[in-house]
Amino acid sequence: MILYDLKSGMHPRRVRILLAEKGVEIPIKQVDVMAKENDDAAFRRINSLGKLPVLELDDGTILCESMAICRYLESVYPTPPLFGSTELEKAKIDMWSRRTEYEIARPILDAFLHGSDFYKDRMQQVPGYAEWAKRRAADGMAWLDAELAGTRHIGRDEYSMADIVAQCAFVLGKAAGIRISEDLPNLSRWFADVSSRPSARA
Ligand SMILES: N[C@@H](CCC(=O)N[C@@H](CS)C(=O)NCC(=O)O)C(=O)O
Repeated sequence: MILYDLKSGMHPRRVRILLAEKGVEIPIKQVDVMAKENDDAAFRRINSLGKLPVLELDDGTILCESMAICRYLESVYPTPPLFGSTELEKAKIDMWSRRTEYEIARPILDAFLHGSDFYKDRMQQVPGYAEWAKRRAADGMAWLDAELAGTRHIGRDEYSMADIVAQCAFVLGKAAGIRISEDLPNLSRWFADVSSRPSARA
């Protein structure tokens, strides 16, 4: 297996954290996005969308999409389970992963896509959309703060893939000028908690 990676990217970080939580090391190849290596013909043959992460299996099979890669790695390395063990746990973690994706990760990503210099000559930016996305992210953070009042982690006490989705979004948020306000004590406590895990440095 080899993981094609972008060290600063929100989606590749999900995969690295999941691997670190499981104590698994696999070969990692950094793709030079500054030099647009992800956009050249050779990489487009690996991922037609030119995005990271990509997991290449030993038989040459290519897996794109961070959540699909994480699910595959969970099946190969089931311990500790980050997608749940029982069917109900799995459904609940899926529910919270999707909620954090739509309410937190998507708006933060949109604020970065439409507001950062990095994407200036890579896509058509709509600055007003970046501003709207920041407001959406603020709403999402207030929502998540309230949800975290009763549990240590997102949707339950134990750490799961839903936490990874949100924590990677907040790391990107720093580059998009989005920070967790001290007025959100539950979210601040949760972020300090997940950031103190050794896997957060992956
Ligand atoms: N839905 C994809 C999104 C992948 C994605 O957007 N990756 C970004 C990094 S976080 C990327 O490769 N950006 C490089 C570019 O767009 O040039 C996933 O979950 O893997």
